[in-house]
Parts: sequence; C-alpha cells; structure tokens
Amino acid sequence: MRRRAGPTFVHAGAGVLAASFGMALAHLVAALTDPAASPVLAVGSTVIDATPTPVKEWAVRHFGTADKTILIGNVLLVTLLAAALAGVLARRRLGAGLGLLGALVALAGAAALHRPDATPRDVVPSLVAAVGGLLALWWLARPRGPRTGAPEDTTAGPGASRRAILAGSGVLLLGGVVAAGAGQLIVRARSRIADIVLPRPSTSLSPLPTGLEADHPGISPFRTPNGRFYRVDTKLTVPIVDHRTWRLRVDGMVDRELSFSYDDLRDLAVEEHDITLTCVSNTVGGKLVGAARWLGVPVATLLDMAGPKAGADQVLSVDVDDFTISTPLAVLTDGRPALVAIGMNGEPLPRAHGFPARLVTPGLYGFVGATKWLARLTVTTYAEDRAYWTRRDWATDAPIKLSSRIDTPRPLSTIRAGTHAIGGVAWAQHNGVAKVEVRIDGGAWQPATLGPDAGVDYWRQWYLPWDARPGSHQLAVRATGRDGTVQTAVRASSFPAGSSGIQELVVNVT
Ligand SMILES: Nc1nc2c(c(=O)[nH]1)N[C@H]1C(S)=C(S)[C@@H](COP(=O)(O)O)O[C@H]1N2
Ligand SMILES: [Mo]
Repeated sequence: MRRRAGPTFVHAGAGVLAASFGMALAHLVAALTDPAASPVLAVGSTVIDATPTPVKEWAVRHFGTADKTILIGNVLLVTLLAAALAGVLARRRLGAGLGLLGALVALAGAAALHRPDATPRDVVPSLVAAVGGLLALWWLARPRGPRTGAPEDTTAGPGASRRAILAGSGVLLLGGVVAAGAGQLIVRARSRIADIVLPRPSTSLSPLPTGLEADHPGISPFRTPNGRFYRVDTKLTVPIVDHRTWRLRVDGMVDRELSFSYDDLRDLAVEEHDITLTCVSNTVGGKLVGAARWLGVPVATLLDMAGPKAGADQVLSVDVDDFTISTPLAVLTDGRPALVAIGMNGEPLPRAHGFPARLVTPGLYGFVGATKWLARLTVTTYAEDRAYWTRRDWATDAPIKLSSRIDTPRPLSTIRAGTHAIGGVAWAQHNGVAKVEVRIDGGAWQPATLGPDAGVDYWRQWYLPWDARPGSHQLAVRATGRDGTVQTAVRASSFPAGSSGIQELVVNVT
C-alpha cells in the first residue's frame, strides 16, 4: 500500500476525528436507549468496578464529587490517544489502523455488556460507534491519487483530493457535534420529572424554623436545598427510571413476597422526617453531608407487611442496576424512622438522589443505608449475601460518627479585625448533638450557641461570636452527643472508619 503524504499530526488528527465521530453517534443512540451504554461511560463504569478499594477512597478523598469528571476525562484521553495512534498507523497500513480502532470499540462493547444489568441491546451504541468510526477513518485515510488499476482517479489531482478530505472532515466534525448535542438534549428531556403530585403525609411536621444562616451568613443552611445536596454513588450517568413501570419488590426470607408500584407507595401511609445524610468518605471539614426533610413509607411498615422470617439479619437493598447495599435488619426495625423515601424537601426525589424511591436510614452512613434508585428489598442473612461494599471489605454496620464542621470563617482565609461569628454544623448518630465547643488559639473550650433543634437525626447549627484581633489564629471545634460522648481528635488516617476528627483551621486577621 502506498505511503500517504502529509505530516504525522494530520494522520493522528484523522484518527481522533474518526473516533470522536463514532463516539458522538454512539452517544446519540445511547441517549435514546440507555445513556449508561454510551461507550466512554461503559468503559468508565468498568474501570470504577475494577478499581481497588484504596484507590477509590483516594480518588473520592482527593477529587470528591469531581472524581467522575476526572475519570471520564481520563478514559476519553486514553481513547483519543489510541485513536490518534490508529490514524498514524493507517497512514502506512490502512488495515492496521482500522484494526486498532476496531479493537478499541470492541473493548467498549464488552464493557457495555459487562455491566450487571446489561441487555444485548446495550451493545448497539458500540456497534454504531464501530460503523461510524471505522467508515470515517477508512474514508479519511484510504490512499488517493493516481494508481495503476484505478483509472478514474487519474483525473483528480492531489489538490482535489485534499479539498475533498477537508470538506469531508468538516462534515464529520459538524455531524459529530450535532449528534452529541442532540444526545445531550434527549437525555435532558428524558430526565425531567413532571406530573407527580406528592401525597400529604399522615404525620405532618411543622415547617422547619429559620436557621442561623439568616443572621450569620456562611453557616450551612439549616435545610440543604436539593440542588446543593452532595452526591455520592458509583454511577457515571444518573439512571433514568420510568416510575410508571417501576416496581419495588420485597422478597427473600419473608412470609409474603410483595411488589409495589409507585402509586402503591404513594397511597401507603406516608411520613415526613428530618434526617441528615452523610458519607463515610467525608473528610474532616468536608462537604459530603446534607440535611433534608424526607417523605416516604417507613421501611418497618413494608417489612411488617411481608413478615420477615426468623434468622434473617440483613436487608439487602438492590438498585435498578443490581447495585447492592446491606443494612442490619435490627437497625431497620428498632423504631427509628428509616424510610423508603419518595420526596425530598417537598419535591419528588431528584434523579441524582434516587428517583423514584430510595432508602434513608437515620444514624447510618450512606453506604449501608441510603440506597438510591431502589428496586428490591431482600430480607436475608450476612452469611448468605454480600453487598457491593461488603465484598470490598467495608464494615457491615457503620453508625455515623459524632462530627462537627466550621463553615465560617473559611480555612486559610483573611478576614478583617472585629467581631465575627465562628459558625458551622455538627451531627451525630441517631442521638443528637447536645453541645458544641470552640477553641481559639489552643485556649479553653468555649461553648457555642446552638441553632434550632429538629430532632436527634438532624444536624445542629452553631455559632460563637469572636472578637478577632490582627494576626494568625487557630480555630478548632468539637461536639458532644446527647449521650455524653465527646468528639475526640481522630486523625484523618482513620479513614474509612469515618473521619470524625476534630477540625482545626487557621485564619488570618488583618
Ligand atoms: N444505588 C446506589 N445508591 C447509593 C450509592 C450508590 O453508589 N448506588 N451510594 C451510597 C452512598 S456511599 C452515599 S453516601 C449516599 C449518598 O446519597 P446522595 O447522593 O443522595 O447524597 O447514597 C448511597 N446510595
Ligand atoms: Mo457514602
């Protein structure tokens, strides 16, 4: 085969363009079927699954919620580098270039099929990527110009074929942008939650009182708005579940297996509860904690209806993608208001937070009690079944550790001398916060003023007026639980046992 002219970067660019075009087409097809089957996302999910636990912890700790964007960025980068290589290979041997690109797409297809809930149709986006990408690369990289046995080409000079390639590249680029954009629009349209009227709770709570944030800006709002609630899960795309066909099953070691539609759940006696949710991966002073008013059916009600058999000790909750979380049966039946929630702060659950229904277990970290996109509650035993994180050697029972956080002033910030409020939030395991104390420059612990009380499962705001003098100052905070436990200095290295260490920070006063 003839060697084609042109600098290497042009051929690399052809590979990148072809691969991008294929991925864009695939994204559009996935948007119409299952967004998670889009090749880059499918590969990303497989990477997440295969990532060893310590690396996962490291990624969440360092990148927080941005870990996903970074992962997808890396998968894209590697894909495009390989595609560039395919373009350069295709310059000498078209077959080799096409082969490399084909292998890439085959990997993506395998990843799409490897997902736990995959159906054969999940390979379709990758097939589309293969057809689009390979055709594009073949067209861009095939030898052109005079050649024996191809008399029709002799009329076209090298200038003409260069123009054709430029025009063709423009078409591929435009087509790719349009396909990817249309895919995004379709996903957004499919994600809208419309026409859902939440039921009135049978036990209605009075509205939450105004929090300390009204008078002391910088303190976390008493109720976290849905749009600002932290998000932690293993998904690269938020599942789009159709609540009209969705069902919640209760099965396993029960007398009666049950199945509920969304409307069934709405019709069951629903309750409202103010509950703080937090992630075991939250670092000292971190943002992975939020507080909301949840509306839902008590898990205990559903379990009572099903009748758990003797010997069961675990409820394995399974999401719509077969992701599992395990919760001690004893915790779910000890009287605390664990919910299958359908509402969050007066709205249907946002998709990112588990629409149509999720588990919320007061007092437990999210990875053992807050399953989103819930599909099944299986009553079973720890001996019989292991959940996602349990298989990765995480604890099976993980009560929230007594914690406190300084929201204002910000660490390492510079503030003016004068009166300031040092303020923040504190939260505890199903027994509430009794006291918050602040220590300035290593002095005595001074009691802070607490904000309104919304029950043992809800966080507590606090503040302490401070006459800040010029200089560098060290602030620390600790909470005391209603059971008398005092928060102790736990080094952050105790992660992932729940980093509840005392937060210390430095501010500069001028
Ligand atoms: N289906 C599903 N549910 C899940 C998870 C998940 O990865 N998948 N992550 C859990 C973890 S670790 C936490 S901390 C909470 C976070 O809930 P949020 O994203 O609504 O704040 O969801 C829990 N529920
Ligand atoms: Mo978590």
